Amino acid sequence: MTNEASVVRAVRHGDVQVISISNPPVNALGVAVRQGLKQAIEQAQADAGVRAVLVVGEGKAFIAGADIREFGKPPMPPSLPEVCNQIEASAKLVVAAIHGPALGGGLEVAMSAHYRLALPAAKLGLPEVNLGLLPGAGGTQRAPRLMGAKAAAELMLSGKHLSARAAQAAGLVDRLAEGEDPVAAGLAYVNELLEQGAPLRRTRNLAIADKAAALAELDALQADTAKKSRGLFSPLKIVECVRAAVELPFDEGLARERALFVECLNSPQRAGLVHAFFAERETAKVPEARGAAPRALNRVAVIGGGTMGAGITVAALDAGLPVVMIERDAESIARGQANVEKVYNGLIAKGRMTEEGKAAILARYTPSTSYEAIADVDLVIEAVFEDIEVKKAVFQQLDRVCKPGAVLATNTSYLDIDAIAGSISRPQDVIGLHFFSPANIMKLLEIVVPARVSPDVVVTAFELARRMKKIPVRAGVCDGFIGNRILAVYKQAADYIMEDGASPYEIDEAVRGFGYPMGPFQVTDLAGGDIGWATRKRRAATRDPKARYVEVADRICERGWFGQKTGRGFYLYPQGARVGQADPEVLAIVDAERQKKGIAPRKFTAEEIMRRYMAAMVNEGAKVVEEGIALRPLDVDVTFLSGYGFPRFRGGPMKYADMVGLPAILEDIRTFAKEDPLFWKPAPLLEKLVAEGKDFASLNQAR
Ligand code: T1G
Repeated sequence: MTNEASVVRAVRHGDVQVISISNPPVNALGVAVRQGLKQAIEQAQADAGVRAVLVVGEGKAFIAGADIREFGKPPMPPSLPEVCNQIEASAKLVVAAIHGPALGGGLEVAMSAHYRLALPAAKLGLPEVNLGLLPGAGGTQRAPRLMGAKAAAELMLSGKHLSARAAQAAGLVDRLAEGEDPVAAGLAYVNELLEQGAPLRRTRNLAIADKAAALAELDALQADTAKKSRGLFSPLKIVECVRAAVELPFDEGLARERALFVECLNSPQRAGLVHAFFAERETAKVPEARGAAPRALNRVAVIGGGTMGAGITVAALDAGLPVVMIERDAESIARGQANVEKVYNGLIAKGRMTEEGKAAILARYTPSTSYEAIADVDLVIEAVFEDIEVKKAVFQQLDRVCKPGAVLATNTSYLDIDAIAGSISRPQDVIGLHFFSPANIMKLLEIVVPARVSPDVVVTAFELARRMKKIPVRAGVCDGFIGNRILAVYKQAADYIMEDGASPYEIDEAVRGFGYPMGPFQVTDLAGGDIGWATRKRRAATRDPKARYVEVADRICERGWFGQKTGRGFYLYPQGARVGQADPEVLAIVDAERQKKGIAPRKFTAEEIMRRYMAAMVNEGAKVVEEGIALRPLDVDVTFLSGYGFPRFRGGPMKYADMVGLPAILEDIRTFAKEDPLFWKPAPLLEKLVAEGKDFASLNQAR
């Protein structure tokens, strides 16, 4: 436990007391920091030699906010609102000098100061909404008084970080300064204010102009938020708090904020979102990182210029890397180059890039049809046709041409990476990098670790993910790795529910009601039903003949109804509509398949649909953890949060299961097993955890 003396230091510079927070890594406002701040402010009041106080952060951040790890634990005094009120009430001038992130509670501390200075690298924001919360230390009352009600509400609802200049324009910052030293810049500003006899400008006393207009804007914002926040709890509470800032005296508004903050703190959405925040930062902590450093990563190559190859090329270019793209002939490489340029032309069309910006990026792009062009690259990503022989042929070329130590990665989404590695002379350099389409947009990157790979190759893959701003998850080798393997199972559960009585449209509606943007049949139509069809045909030879198999999707694909790209799939897309319509012919196919099997359809409620859907997902997730395909349950959570549209406020399938209770999940599986003991076979790990009274979280400590 850190003590307040070590995390908050007070040093006199002339008649200015500099209070600096030193609580690595981001100066979170844990209890020791709050205690230290309180004491330092009190001491400054009592010290006749002190005329003013300057608050700064040490390290890279000003203050990144409340200590998120404290949520859900018993509150420890002093509370952050108390500390902020104390700063604001100071009888001596208080200035905050911001040189890095001032987020959430960090910005609340700064807003309770009398003046604020920002250096170029400052970032100011109130992103509590991303954690299912709202600014709970006066931010919803002070920000409107500094920047206006609507702008303040929008800042809180978006969770955006403002640059120093944007923050000044918004009214959050009074003075910009150059450099990186908040003490020097802050002291100069404090002394200037003292010389001017600047008043103690307490934010609580600032008026909100034109309350009627502000309330009208908030009405509109509330209606818009109700539509957009899709079941989220805290956004509407934020609007309510800002309304209180307009309508109520400060202290009453503060009380309202506190009450609504506690409601958010106690909501399951906060638990899910906080879990997601930390889980995404845990996935990079893998065993291989303990003893290995990344290899050089200065030049990369991508083999293949199709959708995936071009997307991966753009991801690498956007990460600042020089990229050589290899295709088999002039026509193919021209197509590959066009695929890359299309992405940047799209950004230019949207006004998000200039021609010069595109040219600067493409200066690092080298198209080629000769493998000799990649002799000196540090890492190669193969993204050619999903056929093991085609991939082995590419790896033969890589083995022949690439320098010793080059990392050789395959983007395969299901082929056996151990087999690919074993086909060349350097299996220790081979790894799987499973990108998700579009590869330059989707955050998830499954880093698939074959049996013989060197640890430093794994660490290099995680370094590449960091450079690309991807969310990496370590996966073991199996068919579908983590995501697609589990997807195949809960998709099967959805097919069973459909054949047993629910329509695909009812199932999609239930899944959307759970918080997904789309249901599984909509996703199939979007991705293209022919992809799943090819997978089913590939697996047909090895499929367990005793396993229940639903043929509805095959009937649909046999008609060439592959989804949006063919104008119909499970849904109809008249005139290329983006939103599909129910198709009576699909319902007729479903009925015909039921009759073939003598199934009398029964009704399913949305709740029943989701209990089966989630039980299947969680059960397979438990098997994936048990087999070591995923290191921990949190790796399964992050896979589904960042690659499969799982609703973030639920924290991921395994977090969701913990919140429902594993006994209830197991009970469901055992009930469903009476209908189909083969499909609904409880994962031994799930049975073990329930028997021991534990949850998945107990397995999340890094292995
Ligand atoms: N509390 C505890 N730990 C935190 C933290 C926080 N607020 N922010 C970051 N960390 C840890 C993080 O888990 C990681 O740990 C390390 O710091 C580096 O983080 C009352 C209630 C500041 C932009 O939401 O956005 O204030 O993995 O990898 O990429 O109104 O961290 O090293 O062990 O993200 O340089 C509001 C959250 C809180 C900001 C830096 N504040 N943090 O990004 O590093 S709620 C936030 C960030 C609140 C009040 C309310 C980012 C960052 P480890 P990192 P980064």
